Amino acid sequence: MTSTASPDQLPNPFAQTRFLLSAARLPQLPQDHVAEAAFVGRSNAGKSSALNLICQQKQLARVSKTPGRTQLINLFDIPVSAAAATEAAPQASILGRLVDLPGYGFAQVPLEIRRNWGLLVGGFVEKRINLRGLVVVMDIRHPMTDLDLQMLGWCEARGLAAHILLTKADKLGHGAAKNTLLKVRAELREIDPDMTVQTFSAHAQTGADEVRTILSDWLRRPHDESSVGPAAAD
Ligand SMILES: Nc1nc2c(ncn2[C@@H]2O[C@H](COP(=O)(O)OP(=O)(O)O)[C@@H](O)[C@H]2O)c(=O)[nH]1
Ligand SMILES: [Mg+2]
Repeated sequence: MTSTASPDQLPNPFAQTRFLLSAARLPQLPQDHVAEAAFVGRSNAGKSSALNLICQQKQLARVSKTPGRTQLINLFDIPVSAAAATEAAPQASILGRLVDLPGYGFAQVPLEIRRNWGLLVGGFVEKRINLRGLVVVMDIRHPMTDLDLQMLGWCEARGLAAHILLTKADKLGHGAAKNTLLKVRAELREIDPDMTVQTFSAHAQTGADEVRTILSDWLRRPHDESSVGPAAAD
């Protein structure tokens, strides 16, 4: 490890985040107006580890060394802290939700499962009215795969905010990590100049404050019905 950055230290609004439910199909999702921020990425990219560090909980999302085949959308509620409740929405007990979408990118997965993944994740990203932004998690050593680009394309088509986490930054030297960051940032500018990117390491515990700030900002955004569905594609 060559990074000299110290672990993040701001107060964490996500520390009380708790599991709500798992959905295998879109109709099983709650029909309400709670703002959601979703995480997606290639299996093994470090999505569960990122969620756990962001929420400062060891086991909120399970971390595994073997790719799972269960395709579930996992939802987590973020309770409003006593301080935040008076400020923003005193009547609300939930600040928002974090959503863990099933991972992608394993060639040996049967076609049927890949098709189901497309319906589930594609349907969620394209149509979920609660959704305010998508965090696309990428291993810093293998960024911007075809499916990553497809994710960003879905966001762009809907006018949805997207933020990229380049995870496992501890696996690269500082200079190499910075080069990848700049390269991905330049590629993003071609897709949508509002999209953002950062480096992150669950192992070194760096980058969590930066993504927490983005998530907090998204979850405070009002819901915009006009941005949902194919009619809003341009
Ligand atoms: N070196 C390093 N390994 C990581 C990091 N984040 C996750 N991993 C490892 O990568 C593997 C997959 O992580 P996981 O969070 O389960 O990925 P997911 O499949 O995207 O949810 C596990 O062995 C983790 O320990 C990181 O920041 N640095
Ligand atoms: Mg995982």
